Amino acid sequence: MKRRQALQLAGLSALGLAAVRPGSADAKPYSPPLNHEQPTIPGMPFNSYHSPPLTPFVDELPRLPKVISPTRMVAAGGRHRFHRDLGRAPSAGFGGLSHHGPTIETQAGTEPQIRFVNNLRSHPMAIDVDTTLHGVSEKDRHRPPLVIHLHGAPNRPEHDGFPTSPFRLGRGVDYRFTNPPHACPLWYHDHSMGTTRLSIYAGLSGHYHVRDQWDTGTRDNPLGLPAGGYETALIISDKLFYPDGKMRYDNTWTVPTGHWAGGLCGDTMVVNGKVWPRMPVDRGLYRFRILSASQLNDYRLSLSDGSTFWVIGSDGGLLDAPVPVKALNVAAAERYDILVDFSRYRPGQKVQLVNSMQISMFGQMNGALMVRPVMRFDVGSRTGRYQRVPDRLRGGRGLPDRLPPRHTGHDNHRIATLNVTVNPRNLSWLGVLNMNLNDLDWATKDFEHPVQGTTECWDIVNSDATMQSHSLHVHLVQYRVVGRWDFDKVRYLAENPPPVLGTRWTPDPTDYLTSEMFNPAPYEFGWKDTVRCPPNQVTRIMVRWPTAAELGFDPDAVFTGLNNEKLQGYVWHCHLTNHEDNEMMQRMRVVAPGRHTGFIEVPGAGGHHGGGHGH
Ligand SMILES: [Cu+2]
Repeated sequence: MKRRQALQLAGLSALGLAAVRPGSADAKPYSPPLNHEQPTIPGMPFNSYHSPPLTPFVDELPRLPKVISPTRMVAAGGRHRFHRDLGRAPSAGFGGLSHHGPTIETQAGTEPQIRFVNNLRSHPMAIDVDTTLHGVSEKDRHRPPLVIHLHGAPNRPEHDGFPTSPFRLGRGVDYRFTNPPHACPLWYHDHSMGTTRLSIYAGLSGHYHVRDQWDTGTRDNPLGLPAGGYETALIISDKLFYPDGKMRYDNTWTVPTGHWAGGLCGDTMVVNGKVWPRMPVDRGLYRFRILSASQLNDYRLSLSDGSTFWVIGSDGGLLDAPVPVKALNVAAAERYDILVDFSRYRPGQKVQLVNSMQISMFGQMNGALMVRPVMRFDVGSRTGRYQRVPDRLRGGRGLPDRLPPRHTGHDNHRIATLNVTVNPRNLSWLGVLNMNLNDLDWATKDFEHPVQGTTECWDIVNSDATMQSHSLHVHLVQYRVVGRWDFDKVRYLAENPPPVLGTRWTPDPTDYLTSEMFNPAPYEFGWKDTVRCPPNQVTRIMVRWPTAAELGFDPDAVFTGLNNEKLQGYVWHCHLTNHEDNEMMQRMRVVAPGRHTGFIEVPGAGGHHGGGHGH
């Protein structure tokens, strides 16, 4: 918007002639509560390893290249330099990049077919492969498995990336994805059983942006959103490095290298493959499309000068109107779309994107500290092309329909618990600990069977005896976050002692709630496929399971996996990748109404596997 127009609008407002901003763009900015539930542990006896000292803001932010409707994507190892002062180190990426993959741009409602090729000759994190975890073998070190999951899309089951059905070196697989009917920020990543954390850490992730008639990604888009060079995709993760620049995955000497250690906490922030990068910006509005590829940590993002910014969308697409915020909580695998206005700064001014999320107690026990800087914006003298935050994004002439209500009636109610337990079958280093859902492991036959066409209310109880926040992802669907309660976890655990792993444990938390239900953050009001489940809280989501007719395929069809095994269904899991790699993932079947909902034994669907072979 030109200065003259801005003055005109200001004049109209002053005269009260036009409510030029009916949306919430100018409302009081929201600030999520600090996660006071995480105490700071003083003087922990343990200590973590540290990256070599690195000067922040010396490397320019790499722009992830965009590819429009690609038909082929090769995953390969490369050598990547994460910082000016670090050497090149083994890494992995897609589409010729040495770390991460290009941003795939594609159209809503289409079914893109992309051939993914595994050209990974060794795993960049080979020494960190833990062969005691479910589904992991020695082979995974030198012939890494690859399974592509398009996160957030209603994929056919055989194209959803079933974790136990990987392909290896030299093989290509044609994935036929199902794009949602509207614009949204999805992402693609490796989903191999037991090694997902290491593959995502190594770089095997990329943005997948679905476009539609409104969110076109072009300069003339009807929403007035920044486009072209003013729209930037960010992949944020915390990382640890050896002095020579290699990525490090063993956080602490208390757990030896190559053993599952519960979760990595880095001491640097890496954005698009660079440690603490800087980005030159014009004085105007920018759209940042944020993806957290974090392993364990949640981030609480804000601008270092406390300025307001706006959240315009979440995992499954646009919100009704921009939500002004002072801070934004982002859990692992969540995506948020934000607008930042740099026109308020003087030329030459520098402002940082910072993190203020206290490290979880588990991370602190490994000696980890909060990493504050994320990246820096260096404001130039040029005026940017976009100056005005849109009033609304949905519900109006020339705009998509408003979001449906979050509160709806439901046909079925489920309780899911998030736990840390002893796994007598895996004598791994950390005192045989593992993470799980409902006290059941991956191989359980007692998994969920939601019925197509029904709406379900899920109460997700974070009953984890530690203070860890979890990040819950359900495949196939986008859902809504209804609200959260505080609950008395200590009494819940004491009065309902969990049995050993393998017996369903989902006590009703109703009698243990200690607060009224409170709303999620206003930026969580939209469509979500991943939800933050804070410690000592019950998180309620509302899920509608689509029918085969709506999907255009049977989500419960038995299909042949990549290694000729018979498979069925989808998965749901914690997206703290350390957790999904150690039992915090289960199968699920979305069954037709009236069909037998008991377990149907499908050979090869669960249990241990050695993986297929390349041919
Ligand atoms: Cu978890």
